[in-house]
Amino acid sequence: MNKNTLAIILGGGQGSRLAPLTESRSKPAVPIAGKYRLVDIPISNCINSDIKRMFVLTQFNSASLNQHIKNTYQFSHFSNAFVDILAAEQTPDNPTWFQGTADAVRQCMSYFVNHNFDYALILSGDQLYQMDFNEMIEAHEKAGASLTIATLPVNAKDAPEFGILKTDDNSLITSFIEKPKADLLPEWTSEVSDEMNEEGRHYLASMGIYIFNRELLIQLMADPDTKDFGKEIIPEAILKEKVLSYQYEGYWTDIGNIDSFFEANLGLTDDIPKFNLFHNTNKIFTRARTLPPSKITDGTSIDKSVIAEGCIINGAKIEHSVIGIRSRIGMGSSISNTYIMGNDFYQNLDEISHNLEHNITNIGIGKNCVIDNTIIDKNCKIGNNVILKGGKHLEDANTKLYTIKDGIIIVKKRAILEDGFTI
Ligand code: ADQ
Ligand code: ADP
Repeated sequence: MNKNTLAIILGGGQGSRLAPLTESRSKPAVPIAGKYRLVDIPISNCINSDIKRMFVLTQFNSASLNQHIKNTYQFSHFSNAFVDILAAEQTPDNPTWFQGTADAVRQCMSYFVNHNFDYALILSGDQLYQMDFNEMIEAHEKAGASLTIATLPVNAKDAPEFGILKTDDNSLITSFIEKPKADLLPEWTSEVSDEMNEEGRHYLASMGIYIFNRELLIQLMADPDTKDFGKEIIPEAILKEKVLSYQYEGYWTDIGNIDSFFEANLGLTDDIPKFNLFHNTNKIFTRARTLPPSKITDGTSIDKSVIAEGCIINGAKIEHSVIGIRSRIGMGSSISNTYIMGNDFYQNLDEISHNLEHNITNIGIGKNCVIDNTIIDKNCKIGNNVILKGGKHLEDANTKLYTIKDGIIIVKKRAILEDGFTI
């Protein structure tokens, strides 16, 4: 095990960009790819890099996050591996929630310094990527840096959403600007590889992945006025310290808003997805649920889709979609460009027939529904003949049952859409 490194996973602020998926759970617990949760990505990257002491910082400690971490990440009693959740605490000294990323780390410093570590690896909880952090640690040690930032070339359209930096010939960072306005960009181009050049990716962006030497982290966290890594800590450190850019060119994407979250999930249905779940060694871990295999009957047609375990699909047509655990989809329904998160439990046969007799909507998707460009959160009850057609023609909206953002319909957790419901 990599005993020198302690991982700190920033589990999310208010999570408003991922609302309504974060209405009843904390951001790290948001389900992705049909069977995982967001927090499984950074945790798996750490485990695969042999970094097995992890803290997850979150604004509120939802039951689903706790259960997931407790039931999933169990290590041997003979190792000192752990995944601990630290939620923002209101105490007499500290009446507020975390004010920003650096503030979140600062408020938890007393827990970190109890551990032996040379390096703190600070990670975002809402990114999709597979990375061997040991290579980054090696580069950090070789350069004798006190802070290393993982960086990635991005194009001019994306650059204003990131911290953008410039380096010298030794990859040491000489200047940094957090989320520059588009008109400032011409001053911020960097030399990049031919491949990146061809893709128009001329700007070096911070991936929000940092390695701090223990002493530097302690020193920088001593100032209670700094709230954010991007806005204050990084620009300040560059002036005083040896800060290395560790350039990465693999697949990496931010999934912090509905649009990018939706795209990343549906991207898993590509012929060769950029994010590879089918890997012998770089596994993405999640809770082992002992679910039955999925049962698919009555002439169902499925194309370009990912189907999780435990589903019962009868005579449906499914295209370019991700279907999560324990999903039930009824006869004649057509699902396209959609992410169905699935269900936390099954209804038994008596309950289902009782509901059918009394016109009560069952869990899952009923018969003859048409669902396109939609995210369906967990445990929803969708009746028969329901039509949900997302698309750019729709205006943003937010009701008790659903939200529309960027043309994507999001049916809220546990929503009941009666027969014939139409958007
Ligand atoms: P952003 O992602 O915009 O930019 P921020 O919103 O601060 O920065 O979030 C960073 C991570 O911390 C996210 O995973 C977020 O969920 C989490 N987080 C935010 N507030 C938190 C809080 N109060 N408590 C716990 N976790 C919190 C940052 C950098 C940029 C860089 C991008 C790369 O500031 O320089 O380019 O990441 O995505
Ligand atoms: P996941 O497969 O997403 O990890 P779990 O199997 O842990 O989900 O179940 C998620 C939650 O659903 C658990 O808290 C469980 O208690 C709850 N649950 C199980 N059965 C039911 C039910 N019939 N009604 C409501 N909640 C249920």
